[in-house]
Amino acid sequence: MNDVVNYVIDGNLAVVTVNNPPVNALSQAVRQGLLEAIRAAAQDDCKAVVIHCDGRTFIAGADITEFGKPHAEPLLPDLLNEIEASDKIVVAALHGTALGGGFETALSCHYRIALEGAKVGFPEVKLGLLPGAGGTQRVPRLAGVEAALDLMLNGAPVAAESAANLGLIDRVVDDSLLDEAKRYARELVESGARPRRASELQVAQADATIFDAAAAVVAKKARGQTAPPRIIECVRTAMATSFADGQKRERELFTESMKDPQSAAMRHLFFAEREAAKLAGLSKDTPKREINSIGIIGGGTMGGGIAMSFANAGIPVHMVEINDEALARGLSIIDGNYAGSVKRGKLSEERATQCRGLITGHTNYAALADVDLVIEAVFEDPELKKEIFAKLDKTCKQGAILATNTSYQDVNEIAKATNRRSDVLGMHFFSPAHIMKLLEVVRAEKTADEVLATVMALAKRIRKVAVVSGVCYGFIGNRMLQGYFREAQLCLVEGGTPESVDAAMVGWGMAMGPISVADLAGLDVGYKARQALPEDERGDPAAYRVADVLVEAGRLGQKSGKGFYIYDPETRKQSPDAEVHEIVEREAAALGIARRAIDAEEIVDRLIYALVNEGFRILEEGIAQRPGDIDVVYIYGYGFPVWRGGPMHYADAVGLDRVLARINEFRERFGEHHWTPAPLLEKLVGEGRGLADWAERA
Ligand code: 3H9
Repeated sequence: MNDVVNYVIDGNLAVVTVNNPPVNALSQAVRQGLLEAIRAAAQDDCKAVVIHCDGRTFIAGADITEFGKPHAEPLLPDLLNEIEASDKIVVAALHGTALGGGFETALSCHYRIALEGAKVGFPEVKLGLLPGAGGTQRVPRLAGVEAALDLMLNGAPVAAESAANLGLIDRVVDDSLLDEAKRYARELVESGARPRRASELQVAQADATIFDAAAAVVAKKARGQTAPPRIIECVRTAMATSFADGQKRERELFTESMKDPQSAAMRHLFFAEREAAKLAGLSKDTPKREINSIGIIGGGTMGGGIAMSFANAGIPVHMVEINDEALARGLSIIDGNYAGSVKRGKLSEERATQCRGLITGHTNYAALADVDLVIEAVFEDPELKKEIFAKLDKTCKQGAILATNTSYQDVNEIAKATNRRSDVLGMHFFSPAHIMKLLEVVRAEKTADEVLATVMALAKRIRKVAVVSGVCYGFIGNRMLQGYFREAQLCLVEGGTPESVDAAMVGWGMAMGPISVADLAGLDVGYKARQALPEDERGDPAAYRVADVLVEAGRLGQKSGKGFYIYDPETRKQSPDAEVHEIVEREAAALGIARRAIDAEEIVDRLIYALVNEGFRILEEGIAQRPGDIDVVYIYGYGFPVWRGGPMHYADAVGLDRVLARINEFRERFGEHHWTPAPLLEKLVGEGRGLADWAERA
C-alpha cells in the first residue's frame, strides 16, 4: 500500500502488515495505508483480512509527535469505523504492546488473537487525553462499564490473558502468531462466522453508583486532572445512548482534552522522560561495563531501600555495616519492608523471598572485592565519605564503579580520595529508595563516559527514571528546593500559618505542602546543618527562625509527634497547633515583621518562581542538560503535579515575560538578595523566546 503498510493476498486471506518502527505508531502514512488495505480487501477475492505488525510490537498508539499539528486525513475514528464496517471478517493479531489507538484499532476488528505476553491498554489518561477513536464506546460494549472505567482511568496495560477474561481478546496463543492468526481467520470463514461489530452490541446496564465511585477515586488519586472526569462522562454516555451519539460526544471531549494545557504538559513529560535518558555529547555506542553484583555501604533507611531496588531487579547485593548490631538492624528493616509489600499485595510471598535472598549482609569490606558497583549510603559527613572512598579504592577490583548517594556533597572532592577518579560518580536516590522512581546521576569532573553510560543503562534495569546532573551543592532537585523552602518560611512569618501555606501549595497541585514536608523530613536536619555554619552564612534569619525555635522546644517534626503541626501517635494524623501560631506571631514581632494578609496566589508565585529562577541558573551553568530534565526531576522526586508539566514547562506555559515581571515585582518588594532574576531568563525574554525550542539551540 505504501512504505509502512504492506498488503498481500495469501490464499483466501488478505494479510495486512504494519511496519513503522520503533513502535508502529499510527502516523498519517499508517492510517492511509490501512484505509487503502481495507478498501482493497473489499474488492479482492478474499474471505477475511488479518492485520498484524512487524517489529517489537503491535501498534502502540496514535503518533504523539503529530498531536497539536493540523489534522491529516484519514482521521483515526473514521478509519476504524470503516474497518469495522467491512463485510469481510477482520482479525487483529496482537503482540508486544497494543496501546491507545493501537488497541482501539484491534477493537474495531471483528476478532482478536494475541500472543502470550502481549499487553493491551489505554494509556491516554497519562497524556491528559481519553481514548478518542471509539475506545470509550466499544470497550463498555465488549467488557462492561466497570472494566472500561478501570482500564481507561488507570492507564496501566493489562496482560492479554486478563483482557481475554474480560472479553476483549478471543484467543491467546503461545507461538507463531501470524500463522495462528491466519488459521483462526480461516476457521472463522469455514464455520460461517459473520463480522462481529462491537458498535452493534448493547452496553450491559450497570448501577449508576459505579460512576460516582469512580469519580470519588479520581478526585483523590488524580486530583486536579481534567481527563479522568471526561473519560467517566464518555463511558456514562455509552450506557445511555447509541454508538453514533456516544462517539460524537467522545470526539468532542477528545478535542477538548487535546486543546487542554494539561495534555500539552503531560505530552511534554512523555518526551522529556525519554530525552533525559540520553546524554548530550555521548554516542549510543559508548561501551558499557557489565554489572552483575552490587555493594552497598550503610544499611540505614537509604542503604536498605537501594539494596531492595537492585534485588527487586534480580541483581545480587552485598550490604556492609560497621558491626553486627547495625547490620541486624538494617536487614530487619529490609525484612519489614518486604513483609509490608506482601501484606499490601504488591509482591507475592515467593517473589519477596526470592528478592530478599539476593541481599547478604557483611561487616567487612572484603565482601566488596569482586562487586561491579559500590554505592556508599552513609550519613552526610564529607570526611567519613572520603575515608570510605579511600578504603574502597584499595578493596575493589579494577573496573568497579564507585558511587556516592550523597544529597549535597561535592562529588569531585569525594572522587579525589581515590586513585580512580574516572570510576567515581554520584547516584542520588530518593527516599524511600525502593519506591521513588527518580535517580539523579551526578557526573563529576573526571567521570568516564563509559561509567556514566553504564549507570544510565543500569537505572533503566532497576526501573528508575535517571537524570544527569553536574556537581553543585544539592544537585538539581535539592538546590532548587532551597529557595522554595525559604519562601515557604517567609510567607509563614510574614502573615501565613502552616495550614495556609500548605493549603495554597496543595490546592495548586503539589502532592504535599512544604511545611508538612519539613515536618516529615525532620526539622533537626536543617537545624544541625545551620549550627555547623557561622551565623553570617546561615541565610536570612526570617527564613529559619521559627524552625529553630521549634527544634529547641523539642519539636522535631513527625518523628517527635510535634513540629509545625501535632501528629497523632497512633494514626500520624496531622492537626494544627495554636501554640505554633503563637510562636510564629511572636517570632515575627521579634524579627520586626508587621504581619499582613497573604493570599494563596502570592504564596504559590513566590514558591514556584523561586524554583523556576534557580532552574534557569542551573540550566545556564550546564548543571542540567535541558529544561525537560529539571521537569522530570520535580515530577518524579518532589511531588510536582504531573499535569503542570514540571517547573520549567510551567514557566514556559505561563509565559517567560510574565514570570520575569513577577520576579522583578518581588525584587522591588522583598529585595534583590532573594530575587535577582537569572540572567538566562532575562536573556530569553529579551530575545522574545521561550524554552520550547531549547533542543534546536543546543
Ligand atoms: C492515542 O493513542 C490516542 C487515541 O486514543 C486517539 C487518537 C485519535 N508516538 O518508550 P520507548 C517513541 S494516544 C510517537 O523508549 P519502550 C518514543 O518517543 C497514544 N512516538 O520504548 C521513543 O522515541 P526515541 C497512546 C512514540 O520499549 C521510541 O518510540 N499510546 C510513541 O520502553 C521508543 O519508546 C501511548 O501512550 C507514540 N505513541 O516502550 C503509548 N510511543 O527512541 C506510549 C513511543 O526517539 N508509548 N514512541 O526516544 C509507550 O508507552 C512506550 O513507548 C512503549 C514502548 C510501551 C510502547
